[in-house]
Amino acid sequence: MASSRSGNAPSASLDSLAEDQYFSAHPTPVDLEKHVAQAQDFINHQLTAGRRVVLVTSGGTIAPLEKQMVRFIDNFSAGTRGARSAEHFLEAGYSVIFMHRQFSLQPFSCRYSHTTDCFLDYLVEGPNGSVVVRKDDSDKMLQVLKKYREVREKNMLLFLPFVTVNDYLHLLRAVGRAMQPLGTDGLLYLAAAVSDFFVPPSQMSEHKIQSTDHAKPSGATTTENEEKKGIPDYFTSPENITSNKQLTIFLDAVPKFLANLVHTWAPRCMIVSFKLETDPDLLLEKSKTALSRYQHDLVIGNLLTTRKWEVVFITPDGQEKWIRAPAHKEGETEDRSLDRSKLPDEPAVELESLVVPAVIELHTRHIQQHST
Ligand code: 9Z3
Repeated sequence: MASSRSGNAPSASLDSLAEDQYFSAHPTPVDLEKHVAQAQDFINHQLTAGRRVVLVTSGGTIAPLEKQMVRFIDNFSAGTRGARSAEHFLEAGYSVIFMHRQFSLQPFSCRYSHTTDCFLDYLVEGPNGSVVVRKDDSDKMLQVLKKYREVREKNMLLFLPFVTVNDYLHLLRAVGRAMQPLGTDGLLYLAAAVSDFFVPPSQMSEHKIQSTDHAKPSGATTTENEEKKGIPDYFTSPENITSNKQLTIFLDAVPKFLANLVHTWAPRCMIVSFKLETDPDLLLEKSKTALSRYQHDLVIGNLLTTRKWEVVFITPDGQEKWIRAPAHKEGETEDRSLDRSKLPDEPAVELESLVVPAVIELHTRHIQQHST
């Protein structure tokens, strides 16, 4: 059966209007052309090699508060899910476009960065002025190094960084479109924690927001001087706090482009999104709503506190399937909602080693069902 979701969107013309409006009003990142060229070369290589390709998005995006950015709003994501998942996809023979927040965790090196040990702690002085890996760590590090070298030598891993939510959206659209030639062999695994709110450029101060400029009542008009400095009315303080120099920032919702990705940018690829909640009572409902709204292939729901321990797969057939990492005692599995307060930092088996094979199984089914 041929698969094309193109044109199936209930509100396709609205989606396309929103896309035109966003991408014409929000500046194209300076490196976009270079990154897209890299993605195209990489994808062409994989097409020749006959490999499946997964785009893994990873880490958080930031929402800048100023054009010449001094301050920004960030989120908690370190990129653990994305980095580990990328390793498991590579292990299974996929080529990986790792689209990640700059300086967040990366596959393989994540085993040694952002840890409690500094990388220098792994090194000692060797013979003749050389530097060698500490004895206890060298076997494990050699395995990690070999795997990393192998995928780099085979050109199976491409790193593409983003920082702001705008960088992310431009890059996602361009790379999604570049994946079209892969057809059903393409998989998008959207694990990045994308900002929901931002200050749109039309409302953003050019320069650093000054603390002295905010002691004025809400609704006060911007002074001529402030207009020259590009400080908009968006950053005014409510009347009752004028003497405290508090800053009130109004944020707009970041438009969602998942429908555009599903129906227009990469219509034949399998698309997996993640849904993050903190309230267990909302997780299933929100995950199901996302799947029915965007009509993609899989939503993986997770809660902030238990995200290393369990996720739930929501599929279009209405099924919900929990995947749980074994608890800290060997062989023991939790068969109910996890009590975070009783858990150690990490499960005995990393969750992504179970999640990724389950996603691959669904991808294989997607290919079988939708190949021409
Ligand atoms: C996730 O839910 C990821 O699993 C985490 C991973 C961000 C929780 P870490 O990087 O955390 O390992 O520390 N990602 C998606 C989060 C998200 O922003 N989803 C949007 C939403 O929930 C939909 S695209 O509305």
